[in-house]
Amino acid sequence: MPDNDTSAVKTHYRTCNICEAMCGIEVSYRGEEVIAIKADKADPLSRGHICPKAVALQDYYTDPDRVQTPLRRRGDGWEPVTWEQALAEIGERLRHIQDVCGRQAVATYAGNPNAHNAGSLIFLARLRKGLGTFNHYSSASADQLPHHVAYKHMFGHGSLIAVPDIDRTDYMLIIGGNPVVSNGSMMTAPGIPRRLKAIQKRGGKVVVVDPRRTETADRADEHLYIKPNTDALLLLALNHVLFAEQLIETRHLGDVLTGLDDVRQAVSAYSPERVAPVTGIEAATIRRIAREMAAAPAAVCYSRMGASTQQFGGLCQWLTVVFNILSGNMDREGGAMFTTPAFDLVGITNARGKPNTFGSRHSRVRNLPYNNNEFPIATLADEILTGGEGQIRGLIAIAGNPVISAPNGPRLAQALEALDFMVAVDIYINETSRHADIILPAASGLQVSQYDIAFHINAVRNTAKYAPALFAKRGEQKYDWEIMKLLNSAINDIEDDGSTPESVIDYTLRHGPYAEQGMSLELLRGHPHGLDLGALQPNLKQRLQTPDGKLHLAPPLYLEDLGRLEQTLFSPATADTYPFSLISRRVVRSHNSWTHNSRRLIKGKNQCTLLLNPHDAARLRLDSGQLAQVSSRTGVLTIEVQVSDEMMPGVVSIPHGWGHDLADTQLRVAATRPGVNINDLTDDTVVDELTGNASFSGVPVAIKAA
Ligand SMILES: Nc1nc2c(c(=O)[nH]1)N[C@H]1C(S)=C(S)[C@@H](COP(=O)(O)OP(=O)(O)OC[C@H]3O[C@@H](n4cnc5c(=O)[nH]c(N)nc54)[C@H](O)[C@@H]3O)O[C@H]1N2
Ligand SMILES: Nc1nc2c(c(=O)[nH]1)N[C@H]1C(S)=C(S)[C@@H](COP(=O)(O)OP(=O)(O)OC[C@H]3O[C@@H](n4cnc5c(=O)[nH]c(N)nc54)[C@H](O)[C@@H]3O)O[C@H]1N2
Ligand code: SF4
Ligand SMILES: [Mo]
Repeated sequence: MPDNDTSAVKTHYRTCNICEAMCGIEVSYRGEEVIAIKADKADPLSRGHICPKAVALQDYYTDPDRVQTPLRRRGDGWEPVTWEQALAEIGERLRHIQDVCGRQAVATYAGNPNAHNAGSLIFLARLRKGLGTFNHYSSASADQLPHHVAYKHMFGHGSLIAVPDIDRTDYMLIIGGNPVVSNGSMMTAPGIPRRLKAIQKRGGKVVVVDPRRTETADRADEHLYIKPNTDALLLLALNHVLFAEQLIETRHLGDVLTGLDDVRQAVSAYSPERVAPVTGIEAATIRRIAREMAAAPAAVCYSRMGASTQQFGGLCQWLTVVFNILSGNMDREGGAMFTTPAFDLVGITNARGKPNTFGSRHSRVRNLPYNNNEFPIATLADEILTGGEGQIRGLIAIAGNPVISAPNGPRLAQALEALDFMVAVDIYINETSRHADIILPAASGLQVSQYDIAFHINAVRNTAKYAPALFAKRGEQKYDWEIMKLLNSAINDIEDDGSTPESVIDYTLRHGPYAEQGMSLELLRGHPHGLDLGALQPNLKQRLQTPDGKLHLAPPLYLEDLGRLEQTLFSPATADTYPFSLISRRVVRSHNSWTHNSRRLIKGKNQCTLLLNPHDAARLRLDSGQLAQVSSRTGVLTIEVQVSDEMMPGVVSIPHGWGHDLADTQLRVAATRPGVNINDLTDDTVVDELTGNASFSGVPVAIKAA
């Protein structure tokens, strides 16, 4: 609990909760004032790494634009109301919708910050269950859903995440990820530049496949341009070469592996020569990369956002796992490995013997598959705007900004406006929460206790760390988990059982993999820098959760999806109207859509620019600093051009997460550098049909001078 002695300078240790890197930070503070935020050199995972965003944690704490009381929409403005009034109205309105239209008429959307908040992760599931609706959505389907679907089908659990053992590998093939800027995702490894350099120092090699020569590519030994959306073909060909040249090495997996012949047959049609013209990577290069992967003492293929948020994200993530397995690198030091987290989500949600629930339902309007109790975000607007039985009429949006983050954001904004009732649990009045009838104010960041339930699962080393809240809540703010409980009681009449994040974490730690070593919250409280639990160990055979105890190399749904790939990629539509291909990027001093109200992060030159190859720029008669108009099937926007030979010809890049207009929000700092929303241009009707994941890569666009 925050203490009351306000005169002395004190030090507090915690983990930065902004991105997945889990950097340890040291906060010196006096009373309620932050004096400095620095890297915690004694954190066993981050060992002294932080990025500029950590320092901004203090800005979100003091930000006068933060919501501090429950707010009710009134005409064009907002009026503060008490928690009692807000909860009474929410309970009445949402219960009424459910009484009249059925329980599924109320939906939830959960955004990315929930994954960084233990209380939210624990109590969100209870709220969703209490609502009795199956209509749940989250940012996962604009992100890593294809990973989870692959892991579920191959290993038996969506959270059995195969993590690149970056610190012991000799060869790292990075496809569609830019971890030097993103600080890693589905791979918690703070200090990526140092870790990549270490691979090179021990004689290893880093190869990056990306339509843009990224900050990661700049540090790599080799960079290969690839045409957006074609990575599945590259991965098919890489696996093809392993079979063709008899480079398969799976002996250490023994009889756990099934489906080898099916995969052999599936990839046989994809020779490097056949995929080269579509991917833009030469056949000889593809062969060489496959040989290098197989020959390296330890190697790993890591494919991320760029290879997930595309039309064949499902195939890409499946084929990445296959490539790691066939090249002899699954569950091996320096390859792709599994963590043993102290809070073991896989253990407590034991899937062994249970049927695979992927696709247990399909969405009403577009027939997209259900996974992990969620439908894909790309179809939320359809489910709100399409009448008939099962239509969504009420929404609870928690820590999410889908107007900015979902494909075709403007259509989703239109849908939110059409709802009968919406609640937002947020820290700001922003592009999404402004559509709510009631906004509930959440405490956040330095005000919240911290245990990373999610990201220890993806970490390149087993560690555990807990920090109490540093500062108190402000005004009428409450913790997200408290709000979830209050909603559960107001809407669903579910009484508070007295549990807290701490009680659940402590119980789970005491019953987890380190129980015998005395793991508990108390133990972690005594180790404020975190506890080192050691390097990853081969453990797949113990961790596998498939009903038959096998590792499934060739789940049928992937083999079937190859037909769609054939039809789409080998006979592409002509590109006359929209000749350019749009992709997204991330920038160091921005995290998704919500960090821009910190002046220190948005000052300096414009970060939200259109990257354009010099030849394309010359043809369009555009130069750096000029404005371009970019249009797609769904929308049009105007953006500053930045000419850069980083870009593959014909491909352009816009950062995601921007587009703040003060007329729409109360983000006064962000509105001074608003940027544009790339998702005005992305298409909600184009998804990875296998998983339902949003497709942001390779959006056809036209460009002209504005
Ligand atoms: N075109 C394109 N679109 C993308 C991406 C891309 O690369 N390209 N990336 C996708 C990815 S990977 C993701 S994860 C999604 C993100 O999608 P979202 O999660 O929908 O978007 P965020 O910008 O993370 O919004 C977080 C929201 O939570 C609020 N918030 C912040 N902290 C807290 C807190 O502690 N409590 C509460 N209650 N609220 C809080 C913020 O004010 C903000 O409204 O975007 C996706 N969209
Ligand atoms: N600074 C910063 N860090 C962040 C975030 C942030 O907003 N800002 N967001 C966090 C979140 S929520 C996530 S999920 C992670 C994501 O972390 P990453 O997965 O590393 O995501 P990006 O940095 O967007 O990198 C995706 C890369 O894919 C490339 N790409 C696009 N399309 C294609 C394609 O078709 N094929 C290939 N091969 N490449 C393609 C892009 O050029 C880009 O370099 O980052 C997290 N960290
Ligand atoms: S890399 Fe991520 S976790 Fe580390 S300091 Fe930056 S934002 Fe925080
Ligand atoms: Mo994400």
